[in-house]
Amino acid sequence: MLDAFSRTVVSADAKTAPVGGSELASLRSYVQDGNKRLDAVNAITSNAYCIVSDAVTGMICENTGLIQAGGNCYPTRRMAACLRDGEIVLRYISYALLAGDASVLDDRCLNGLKETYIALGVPTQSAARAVAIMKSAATALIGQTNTPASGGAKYRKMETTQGDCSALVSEAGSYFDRVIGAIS
Ligand SMILES: CCC1=C(C)/C(=C/C2=NC(=C\c3[nH]c(/C=C4\NC(=O)[C@H](C)[C@H]4CC)c(C)c3CCC(=O)O)/C(CCC(=O)O)=C2C)NC1=O
Repeated sequence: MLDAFSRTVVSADAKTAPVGGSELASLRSYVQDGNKRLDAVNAITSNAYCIVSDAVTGMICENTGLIQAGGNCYPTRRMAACLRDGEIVLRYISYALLAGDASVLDDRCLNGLKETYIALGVPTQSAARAVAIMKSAATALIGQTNTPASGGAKYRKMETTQGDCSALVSEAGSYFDRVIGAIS
């Protein structure tokens, strides 16, 4: 598993080059924006239950066959496995966001996942849809663009210092896209 720092060292070493210029500039912004990053991780982890259950519910509403006999969220054992998988994926995304590097997500979660899903008959298109809904919710919470209309009774705005979080929103979004890419 790598993070923003170890990634810089590994790639500089591969080129037998010193760490300099643009690498140092990007580490500087990683350090400078450290508190924003921690807030972004908190926006995901402290709303994980809501993000996961809402995404799996949305996926099922769009495809109710999933909870009927023969569907992959039927019976409750499979429904539980599906919710658990959503939670696992979101947890590894939160680790990647904390580290500023996708390797923990790749190595410990996505490696072999598509093959596992195909072997078990888990519909990867539906799984990708659930991840896409998690992306919408998580990025709205990080960027504070969620609205009472989309949040309904569970509407919540994170209490953080106001500032520009667009880089973290797109970085977090890229980890969700990575999951979708890996299972599609
Ligand atoms: C460390 C990382 C890690 C991951 C990622 C992981 C995934 C994972 N998901 C599994 C099953 C499963 N995953 C799902 C998920 C779904 N079904 C649907 O219809 C939806 C599309 C989707 C939820 C969004 C289901 C239903 C099963 C059980 C399938 C079965 O046993 O028939 C299994 C098979 C073993 C088990 O049932 O526990 C693994 C290994 N396990 C891990 O340890």
